[in-house]
Amino acid sequence: MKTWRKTGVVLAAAFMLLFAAACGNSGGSGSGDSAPASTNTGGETQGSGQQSGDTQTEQENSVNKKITLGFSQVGAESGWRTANTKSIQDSAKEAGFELKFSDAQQKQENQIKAIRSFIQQKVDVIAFSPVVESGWDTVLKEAKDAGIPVILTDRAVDSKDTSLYETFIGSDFVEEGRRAGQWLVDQYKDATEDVNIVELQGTTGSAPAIDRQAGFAEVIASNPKLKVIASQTGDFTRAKGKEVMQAFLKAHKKIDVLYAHNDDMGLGAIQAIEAAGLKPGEDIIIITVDGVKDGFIAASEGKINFIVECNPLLGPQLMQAVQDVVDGKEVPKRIVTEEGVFTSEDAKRELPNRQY
Ligand code: GYE
Repeated sequence: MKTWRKTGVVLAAAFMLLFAAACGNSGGSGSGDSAPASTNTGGETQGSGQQSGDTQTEQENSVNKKITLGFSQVGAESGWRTANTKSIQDSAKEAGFELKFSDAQQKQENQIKAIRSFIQQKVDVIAFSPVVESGWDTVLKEAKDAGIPVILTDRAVDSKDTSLYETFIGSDFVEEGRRAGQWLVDQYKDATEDVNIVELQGTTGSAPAIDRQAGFAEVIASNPKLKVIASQTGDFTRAKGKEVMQAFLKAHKKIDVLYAHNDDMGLGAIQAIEAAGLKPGEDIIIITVDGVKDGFIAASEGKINFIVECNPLLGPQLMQAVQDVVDGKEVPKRIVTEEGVFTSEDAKRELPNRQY
């Protein structure tokens, strides 16, 4: 159980390389000043697209016409989401787009309403981060019939008809789950006793919850000593993470490892673990996904042992895709974000450079 510390040093060098790659690709979100996460940013309505018969003016109009992007966000459930929202708002501003931003408060019905309203408003492009994977075909067909292209960011849909959207920009969540699992397999390769793992899942039915669970399960299956003894949703929030961890601690005498599908649930769980008189990171080994600043702080204090990075700074890539779609350029059907992994030691070193 103590061997995880040693391998951290060796892994650190490799992870530094991955981190450099991830940073190089994230593009940054611009100014770095902290604009409040508000709804309906960029509300000015310029360039209404009225065209005159004059060809010169028509060309100018089409060049200057401000692109309107309707974006339906999942909610404000986590530090990751806050950084993602800011990245999208900043990059839309930088690109000179009018952004109609709608917060769905983690409810699919709100997202469907927002998309229908974007269709009615005849926005140029609709982008959204689907809270869950299923149930989108009808509304996506409505957008298609209205001739409005749709871009998926962050989370995927399970629609069979991939012509319903232009591209999907986001992380490979199965791979993230595998990275979490691989680290654990390495730590416990000499285990002689059962290693009891509890899992805090993300929002039920969401792509990251489904995939992070699947990738992790696939890899830990190589060692039968690694046993997931309880797995429950904490809805990606701190409050739920704490609540569910409290219940896990009550129900199970011996918990060796916590795998939380995001930092926020892990941070909530840490509160529950400390309240129970246990030491997070020592009595219970903790693995999380995301790599937001608060996660990094906990990792640098040794309370989180391993973080799999998930990059929220999708704004620049999204705006580029929006521009390309409007310009009629070909966009790849899948754009994968590059990411790294961090031990406590890495986190200590990288904390000052963390952007979100
Ligand atoms: O990991 C979590 C957030 O969809 C990748 O959603 C995103 C996830 C992220 O609430 O913190």
